[in-house]
Amino acid sequence: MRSSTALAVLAMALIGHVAGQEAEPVTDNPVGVVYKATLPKEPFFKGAALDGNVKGFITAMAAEDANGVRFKLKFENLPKEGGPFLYHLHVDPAPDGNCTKTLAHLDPFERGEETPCNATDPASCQVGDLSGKYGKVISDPFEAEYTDYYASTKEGIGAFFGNRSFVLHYANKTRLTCADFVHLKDAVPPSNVTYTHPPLTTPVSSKPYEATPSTTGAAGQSSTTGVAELPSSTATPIPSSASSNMLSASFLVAGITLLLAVL
Ligand SMILES: [Cu+2]
Repeated sequence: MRSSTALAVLAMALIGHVAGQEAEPVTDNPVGVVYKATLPKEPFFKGAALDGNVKGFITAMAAEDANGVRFKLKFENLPKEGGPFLYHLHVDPAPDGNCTKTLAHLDPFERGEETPCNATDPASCQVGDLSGKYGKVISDPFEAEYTDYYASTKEGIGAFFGNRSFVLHYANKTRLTCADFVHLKDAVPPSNVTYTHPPLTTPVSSKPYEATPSTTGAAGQSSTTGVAELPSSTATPIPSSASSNMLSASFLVAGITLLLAVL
């Protein structure tokens, strides 16, 4: 009895190995880094009944708590026939626009093509099977936004997609068009969210400024340094009169008290 149970467990383990493991969520994605893949002007599939190409993009940024990646995408000017369309993260980029060169789906857990992708259990799917997990492209225009816990902005792991591509397919899997991800924004260093004390030699403003949350940082501004912008100095020129000095001293005491309270 026991040995048969052990055999059953062993058999299941072997089957599990062959079919690949369930995808593991990534909980330490570098926050603030943004990748974007924008479809080119011409479709890869020459027979596409289209004026130009499908227009669209996928942007991806790690969730604020580093758990998973927030995807936003929009596709429009889709072919009138051949849908619903599928899209996936693929293993390689195709800088020359040849979507065949993107190779297979991003699948670091080796789920394979035969393992069913159960949308209610996204870990059962290939990491790159975004339309399998979150829905096919069924309208024109088509927009979607979701957090995926398995694809990653963390360089060096199998689930990292920042140096890869996505492919948009017809329902019959023909590759219609594809785009490489490019790095738009650097990750926000942790130091950006810690409060930095102003120098004590200048009067301390009555209220400590708050570090700007990384995600609401000035839009369009490069965050390559990642350093929170200090407000322009509130210090007035050092007054020379004794009463003003007294005032400065009291400001200083108040400031130090405040700092101690903050600490
Ligand atoms: Cu694909």
